[in-house]
Amino acid sequence: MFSKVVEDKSVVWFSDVWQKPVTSTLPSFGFVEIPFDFAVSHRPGTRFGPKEIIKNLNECTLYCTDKRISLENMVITHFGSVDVVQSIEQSHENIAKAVSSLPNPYIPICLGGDHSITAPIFSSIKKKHQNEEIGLLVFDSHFDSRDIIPGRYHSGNWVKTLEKTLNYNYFIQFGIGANIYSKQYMDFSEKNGITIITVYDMRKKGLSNVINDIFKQLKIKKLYLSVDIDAIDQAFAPGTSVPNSNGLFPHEVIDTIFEIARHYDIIGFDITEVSPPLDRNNMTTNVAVQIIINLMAGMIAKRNLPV
Ligand SMILES: [Mn+2]
Repeated sequence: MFSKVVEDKSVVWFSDVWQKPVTSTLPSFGFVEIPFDFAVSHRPGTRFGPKEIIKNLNECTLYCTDKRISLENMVITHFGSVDVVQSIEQSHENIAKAVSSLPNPYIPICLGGDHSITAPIFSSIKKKHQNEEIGLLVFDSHFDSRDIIPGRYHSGNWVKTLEKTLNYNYFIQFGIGANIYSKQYMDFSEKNGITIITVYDMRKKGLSNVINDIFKQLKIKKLYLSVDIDAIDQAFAPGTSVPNSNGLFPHEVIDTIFEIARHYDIIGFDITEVSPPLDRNNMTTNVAVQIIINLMAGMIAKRNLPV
């Protein structure tokens, strides 16, 4: 167990409450580590992301100070690490199986890993909600909609692999802005009904208006959330494979996620592309942990639990 900075009986630490017994009434978060980066399109290293995020989370308390919300009324269980093997297809299958094995009422909180993991996670969750419409909100500076070339799988085409699984009308990509695409990618999204919010769009409209637009666009109950940490500016999230020089600010992602989690039933979550070998002073992991804590705070606020 950790030695704590101060002995303070008023605080509860994440490290103290893993594996708290499940009850059906409390929000239950099932953490799954996915140390998979074989599909990375640029620099590897995100296989070390999950452990670093857990380590960092363990140094936080169960109080989201920014939102004045206690996280003590929740269950967090660490389900372990997915068996990653040197085959993208097999690893993806293992990821899907691991996620679908989580018992109810656990909501999968998946720690990546490269962004390709979203496809097997989302597909597996979609199977559990066969006849329901599910939304997908992704924070990413990249479209990830490159054409699929058999035998050349990578983290930049997972959106295309979901063409038959996902209703693109309920798909929003927030934070797009990386300069490694052509107009055809924007056209593909817009013609297929995918909503794109670039960083410039957001700054022009203002964050509150953008959040209200998301509510109007996604008139559904259930939502899956995916965060590629490179949606956030490199000044705050340098530890990632493809850093972004015109990204969202941390609070823009954190506060959106809090509001979204307060509004929708979040049925799954992943955070990807955190790469500790490329990080500085744990800056990127710190942002990832803030995102996770604010997601939990939003989900607790939605259930009107005592805070
Ligand atoms: Mn990306």
